[in-house]
Amino acid sequence: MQRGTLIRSAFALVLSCSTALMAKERVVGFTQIGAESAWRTAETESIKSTAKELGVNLKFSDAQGKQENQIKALRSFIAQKVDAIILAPVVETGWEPVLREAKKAKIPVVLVDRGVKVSDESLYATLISSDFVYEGREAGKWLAKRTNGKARIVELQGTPGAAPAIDRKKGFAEGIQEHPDMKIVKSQTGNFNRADGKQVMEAFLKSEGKNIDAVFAHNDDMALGAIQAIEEAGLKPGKDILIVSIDGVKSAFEAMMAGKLNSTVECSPLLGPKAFAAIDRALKGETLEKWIKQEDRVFPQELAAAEISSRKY
Ligand code: GYE
Repeated sequence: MQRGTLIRSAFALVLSCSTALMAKERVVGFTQIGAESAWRTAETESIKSTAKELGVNLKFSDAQGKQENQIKALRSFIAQKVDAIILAPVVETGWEPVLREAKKAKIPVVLVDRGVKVSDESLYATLISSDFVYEGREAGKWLAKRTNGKARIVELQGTPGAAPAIDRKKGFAEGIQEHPDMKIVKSQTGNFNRADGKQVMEAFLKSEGKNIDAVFAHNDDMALGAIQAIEEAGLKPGKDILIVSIDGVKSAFEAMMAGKLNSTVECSPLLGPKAFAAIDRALKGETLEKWIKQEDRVFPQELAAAEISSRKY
């Protein structure tokens, strides 16, 4: 190597090292709801792994299902002067004061997976989520078709006050509204988890006996719990009682292949890349669209075998 070339490459090396040292590490706080479902574990994983790939310092906080813990985490992120915040809000209401504090500190807040109700939309940068009303409506339409518009239905609702619970209930009611012989005979929360889904289904089976034709579960985990309860009651899930749910997690596809679940509506939890892309834009001063929508589709059990290997969560 010639002397001039050598000096030039040494200079380039020093320059690139010092630029790397000068670039400030980005710090992002993420307050997650908890770990109630396979869906949520997949979402946590997506956000953590994207942060790692991008070299972002992620401060992760698990709220164990409690809004008060999320509010505490948000205040601590603000005090630490993080660059941005990702919030997966457990319920829709009660966020306004703390979001104002974040806005005052000029920290953009990106909502993932669930929305909030606030009087001023400028309190958050954007919401990245699926259309839960659509998901519920698709579930209802699928069931109407499968039962020729006649079914006694029990509903396992998600966490009270959570956007996906409110909107999936609304969407499902819309999906079956043209069918007077489709009736929701019981509806109760199973808090989006398998154990509660099983327990509530046991109670439904006790009070309704064999008069249940179908289950609509607001997520797959509760459907999987209901499947257990139905089997323990000596009935065949997927045959004696039809089951439709939402999320599209791997174990739902396995249950469909085993003939125990009849249909699931996909809801992607792989929101990490979109969340950090949104943060990037917000920190550049861009005004984002208020809703970055995930597109989902219905997977009836006939498609399960062909689709299972390409499922990513
Ligand atoms: O469907 C459920 C989870 O907020 C969209 O929360 C999410 C929901 C998801 O626990 O499994």
